[in-house]
Amino acid sequence: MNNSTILVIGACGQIGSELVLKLRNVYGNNKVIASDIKEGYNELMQGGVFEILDATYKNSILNIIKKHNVSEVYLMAAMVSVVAEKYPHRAWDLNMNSLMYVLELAQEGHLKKVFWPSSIAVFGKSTPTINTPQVTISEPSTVYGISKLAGERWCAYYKTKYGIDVRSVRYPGIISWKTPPGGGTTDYAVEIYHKALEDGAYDCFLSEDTRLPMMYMDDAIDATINLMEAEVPEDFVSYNISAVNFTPKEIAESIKKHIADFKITYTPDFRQKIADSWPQSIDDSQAIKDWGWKPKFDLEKMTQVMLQNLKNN
Ligand code: AKB
Repeated sequence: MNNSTILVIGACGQIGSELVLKLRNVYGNNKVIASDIKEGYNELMQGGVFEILDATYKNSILNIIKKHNVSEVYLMAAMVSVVAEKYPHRAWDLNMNSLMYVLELAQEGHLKKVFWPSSIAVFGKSTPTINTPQVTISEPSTVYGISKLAGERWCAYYKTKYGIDVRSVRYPGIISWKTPPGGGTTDYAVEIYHKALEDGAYDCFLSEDTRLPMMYMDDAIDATINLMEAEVPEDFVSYNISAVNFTPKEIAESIKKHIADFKITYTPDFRQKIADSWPQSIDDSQAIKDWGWKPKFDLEKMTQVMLQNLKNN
């Protein structure tokens, strides 16, 4: 059982907000400090301590670590693919500086363990797109992907040179009914469920046959916590994880099983180019071997849970 006090940085984001709730559920409300640059929704604010934190200031992170006796950090603050293309320097600043500060704080002895999310965006056009291996060519073309690849290398550097316990997974597109995504290329796979219920129709910004790796939020959260709990070998910082992969046409077909007259149209925009540079499917055999990774949600189960919950809420 984990007795550390945990700090989640970027607690109001898509993954951060659900991660905080699950961590509080597992380790206790008083063991998990949520933080973000601005306040989040009620459940997050009322369930335990919340701190305003700008992760681009090292001293601000340190003050909160000291104030709450924190020994573990989940650094979820980041600008993802589409929004990072709009603000390249700000994205680089946030994505890299926050990581460097947390790694330095670990090296200075303030932290025992760090989780830092990477992404399938580390891969690029020259990467094998089907069953993308754990170790392969990685030439990302987006600001976000470049920052994630650089971040992976920094994590590996701190791990090898200073023995820092830093762990990471390469998230695919994450799908949830509770929290909206924050400006990514895979966001269509959340929007489509909302639009299916609201309008019975969706105009997709990717072409009908664009296949991308995706994952239901519960699986992503389980992967994160299970990896942090596991005994893992030294060799890897960022693990490939995989759950489902589908095209816009296939997700539309699965929605039609519940909403027969649902209509999808396709108007690919600049995001198509980003999607075309990413893998279609991921080889996660290393994560399966090293820490027993296993997803629970396939496309049909995810569609059922998404539509049901969006309808009820
Ligand atoms: C994005 O679309 O930018 C993210 C990601 C794949 O990391 N969801």
